[in-house]
Amino acid sequence: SVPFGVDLGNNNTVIGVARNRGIDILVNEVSNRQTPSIVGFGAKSRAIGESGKTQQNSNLKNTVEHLVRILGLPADSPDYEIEKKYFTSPLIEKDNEILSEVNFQGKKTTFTPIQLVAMYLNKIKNTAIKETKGKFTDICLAVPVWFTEKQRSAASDACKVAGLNPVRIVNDITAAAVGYGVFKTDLPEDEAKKVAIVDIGHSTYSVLIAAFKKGELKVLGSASDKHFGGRDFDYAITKHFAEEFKSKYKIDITQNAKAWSRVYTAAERLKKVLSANTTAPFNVESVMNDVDVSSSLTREELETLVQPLLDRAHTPVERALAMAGLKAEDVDTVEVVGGCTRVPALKATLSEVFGKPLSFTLNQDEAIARGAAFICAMHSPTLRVRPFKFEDVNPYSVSYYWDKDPAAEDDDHLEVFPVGGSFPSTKVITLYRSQDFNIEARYTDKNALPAGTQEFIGRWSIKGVVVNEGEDTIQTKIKLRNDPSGFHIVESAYTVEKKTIQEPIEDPEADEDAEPQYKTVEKLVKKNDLEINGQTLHLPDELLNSYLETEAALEVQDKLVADTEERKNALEEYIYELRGKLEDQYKEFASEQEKTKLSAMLEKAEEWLYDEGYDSTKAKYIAKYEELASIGNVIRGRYLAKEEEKKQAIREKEES
Ligand code: ATP
Ligand code: K
Ligand code: MG
Repeated sequence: SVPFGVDLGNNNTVIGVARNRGIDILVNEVSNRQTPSIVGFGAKSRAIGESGKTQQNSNLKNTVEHLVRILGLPADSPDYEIEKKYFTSPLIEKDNEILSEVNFQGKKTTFTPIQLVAMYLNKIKNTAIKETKGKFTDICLAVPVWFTEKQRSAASDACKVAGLNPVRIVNDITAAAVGYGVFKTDLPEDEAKKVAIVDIGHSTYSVLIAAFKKGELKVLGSASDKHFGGRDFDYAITKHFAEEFKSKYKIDITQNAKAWSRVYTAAERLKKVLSANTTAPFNVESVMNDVDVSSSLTREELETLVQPLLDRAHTPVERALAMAGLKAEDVDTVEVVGGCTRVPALKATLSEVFGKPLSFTLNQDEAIARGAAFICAMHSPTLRVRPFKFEDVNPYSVSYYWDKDPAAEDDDHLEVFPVGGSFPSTKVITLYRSQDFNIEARYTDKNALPAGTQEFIGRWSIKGVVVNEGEDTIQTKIKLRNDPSGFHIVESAYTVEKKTIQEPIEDPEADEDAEPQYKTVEKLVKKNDLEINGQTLHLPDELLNSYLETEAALEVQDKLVADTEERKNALEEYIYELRGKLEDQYKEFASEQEKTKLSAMLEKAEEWLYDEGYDSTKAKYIAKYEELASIGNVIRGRYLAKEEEKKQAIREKEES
């Protein structure tokens, strides 16, 4: 399978693949290097990505954006209230999960965020297949740094529902750092270069501080503000104009979803213009009640509108530096990525907190996808890539709990993966057990988590403990892992026992053919592997499979709708083409009778197309086409034969 890296942004998605001994960014069906992160639902089929964007304004209630924001987000999280103001389609809650409710194929239907993200990833996968003609199974998916275990699990499950194997879920900004480390040719061999990477996107602002050497990187610290990005600007601008238009035009766009959305779209455009200009006009025709609006905004005014945001723009940098144990002046280079870092006020703030000019070595829009594709290639068993080592940093402390054995233990838990620790990482803990037991992974500090996050991560039941004769407990080793995707798991468990064994004595002075000497030692050796059954935050298999089936069925339906449309267009085109040619190049190759008959058939087919055949089946369109072509092709055959005859005559003439 082609190594596949996806930067699933909140605004748009970028697709990277490893091929031709490098990393390429793929274009979509309309040749864009970024695809809107949108899923729209229609009367017959879904409109995902570009087509979803095209239809967005005419289908606001059934168009879902901000997919990453609701993925794995519990409904009782305070973030849910914040998200609601950006959604144009209804969200509902069920069992503390958020569901999206849309009108699809004429019915009210709900989908979970995992299903929505899966739909989107499946579409992206098909884009990649079309573009490369390759096979896609493995994916490295980039997610925000602040994603919790539940959100990472949801992301990984969404990949599976899309028929993809998530070889790694990676923090987006870490992926950008990997890209930087792999492709930068002048990294030091000894003293590490300290680089800060800042990503301000549509909704999230993240900072990472890492130490780079040739062939390796270690993340020292990271931090983010999960409510800071381009959409906050767009929202502030829209609200500003909503107020202005109330008095100026006596219209209230806050009461009209379509009007709000059109102003919002124009606001995003205006924001971009103000990154390059200090003032810009703002015009939208027929916003509502036939009113055309016209205004303008200066860059300074925009900065005032987002002042609360700008005031805290330095915070993530300070927090990442604190986690890394560094001062701003220790940082050698500051690289920026993400669309919103094009805003001059943010560039100025970043440059000011770091006390140095910013560097733009990385491709602002594509760095994450490139890094993710490279990471996917690293995991490929068949592909050889430049060796590169990287360690990320654990964002929230994780402890493991067990049922305490009062006779044998003082504690019932241990902080195993502290915040700021590196991962991937494996730790082995020892417990003395008298029987089968459970282990539970939990976040250590609820206060450090995004509000509303549950502490529970996973519970594993461990079976097969057998205590030796005459003893109360047996020493049990449990291998805990913070895996490459950031998941906290129990990897394996086994009991050990003391055995007396004969160990050869190593004597470098001894003669080569001297008798080997042994000593008697007591050693801990593995006794039994224990059986582990985990219950994690991933979807249960049954549900995952049912989502998979649903998605596969929807994909088939979408394809049928698209094929039908294509066939209908082909028929329509053929009618016009044949009618035209009948008057022109086919004129002398059809008898009057044939012409009359075919013309009548064309007439009838056309009428059918705009009437009963307007919404027909693929088979019927094909049948109609073939009916016309059976006569059309005979005439065409005569025409081509004559043309060939003419060519032959010319050739003969030239030769003689
Ligand atoms: P996130 O990382 O938050 O999930 P994303 O990855 O989709 O979102 P990006 O593609 O990095 O976000 O950035 C998109 C944002 O950048 C949008 O809000 C867009 O309007 C904004 N943006 C793009 N170009 C400019 C510009 N020239 N000036 C200001 N903002 C811009
Ligand atoms: K993006
Ligand atoms: Mg992004």
